[in-house]
Amino acid sequence: MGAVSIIRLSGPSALEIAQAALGRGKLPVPRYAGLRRIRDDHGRVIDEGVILVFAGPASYTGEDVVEFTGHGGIVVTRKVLERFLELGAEPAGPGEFTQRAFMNGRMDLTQAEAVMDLISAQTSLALRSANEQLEGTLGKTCEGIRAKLLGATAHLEAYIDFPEEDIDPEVGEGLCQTLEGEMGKMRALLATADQGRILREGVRTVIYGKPNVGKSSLLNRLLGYQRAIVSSREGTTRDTIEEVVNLRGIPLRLIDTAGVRESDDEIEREGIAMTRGQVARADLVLVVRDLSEPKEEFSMDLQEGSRCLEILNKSDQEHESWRSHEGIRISCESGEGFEGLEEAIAELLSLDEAQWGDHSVAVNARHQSCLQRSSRSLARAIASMRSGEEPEFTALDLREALTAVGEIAGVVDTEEILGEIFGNFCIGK
Ligand SMILES: Nc1nc2c(ncn2[C@@H]2O[C@H](COP(=O)(O)OP(=O)(O)OP(=O)(O)O)[C@@H](O)[C@H]2O)c(=O)[nH]1
Ligand SMILES: [Mg+2]
Repeated sequence: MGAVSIIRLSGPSALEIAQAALGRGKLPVPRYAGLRRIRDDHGRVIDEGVILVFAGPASYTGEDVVEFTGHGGIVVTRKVLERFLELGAEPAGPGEFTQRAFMNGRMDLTQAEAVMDLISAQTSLALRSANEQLEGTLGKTCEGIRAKLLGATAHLEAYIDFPEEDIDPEVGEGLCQTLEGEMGKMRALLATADQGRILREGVRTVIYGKPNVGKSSLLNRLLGYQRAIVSSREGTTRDTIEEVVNLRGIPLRLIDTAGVRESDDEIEREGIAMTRGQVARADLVLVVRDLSEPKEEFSMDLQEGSRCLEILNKSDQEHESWRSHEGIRISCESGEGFEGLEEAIAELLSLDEAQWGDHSVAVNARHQSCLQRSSRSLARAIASMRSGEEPEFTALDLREALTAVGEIAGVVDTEEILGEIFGNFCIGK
């Protein structure tokens, strides 16, 4: 149940179907709201609500679109929907409206993807990045690269058509430099891939440590509510628990884990194995230690390059053996030290809105893979040109580079990737 429900019709028969559902009522003029009744085929009222018409091509999909906003009950909404289906409409697939918008040239593929990013944005930074992409910044950059590569390819192919002429070395060098310039742009985009993944999926942050040190208490504190069970018994947490918090605009995907120790309990051992798996995939590991217990040596083997922060919990009951040990002291009991903890995490990840603001478009995994393929082919093309190989080989590599970069915005044939992209959308978007 909701306050209102919106049912959308798009396509060449949208107006006709909507008109038929109104009976003798008339559809309002495009872009003017009208209060109307939807009727069944005996003329009985199913629902009353607001109808809006958007005449194609000036609509979201580029086709004629009708939106009916009715009462948000389950039965009433289903009845209105059934009425439209009865009159010839077909249920939309996931993301089909946006897919049609793409097909009709209302947006490129990066913009269509940005619609989904916008809906699923969990922080203000993620939202800003999605909006930037929705405006077409990424698509335009990629189109710019493609246009340059296309120019170079045409140039080169002209020589292939006239084999009696050799490429003037000066022209060849000029072409190489152009291509290197475009390569630089692709590298710059590729460098945003980590940022893109973090904005879309969050920083995978694993809370790690021995049993009873306060890992679940830390999760609860950061979330602001009692998500995980906390108890003084060792081995309380067995499954991993995942929740997202917003740290200065960056989503942190916090993962509470089972405390690590030698255990005879089969279920606990399973949990500990899961903990190790989580640590292996982490962007950031928060190692929690217990200040209320005498200090012991503690080491963990971390993947190289993974970020790690030691957190000393239970500062309210600090044992004297810890006195000279420096570190971030917090108390999940009293809430002390959390400012410093946030500060330390932000610093470790260099996560400042200011720092992230400069390059606000960040590529996703699909763009990354296209850019990687394209820049590999481009590197081959440049190398073969420099070594004076037959222009046919260079042209072949350039063609590959062109296709791969064209897939990003969807200007080349992308039939098979469409299903993958729009399959992730919700129905009705
Ligand atoms: N005094 C004090 N006690 C704390 C603090 N944080 C947690 N505790 C207590 O420590 C005990 C263990 O806390 P948990 O959060 O369940 O510890 P855990 O690391 O998740 O333990 P496992 O799930 O068993 O691995 C509980 O009794 C908490 O109330 C703290 O800052 N100060
Ligand atoms: Mg726990």
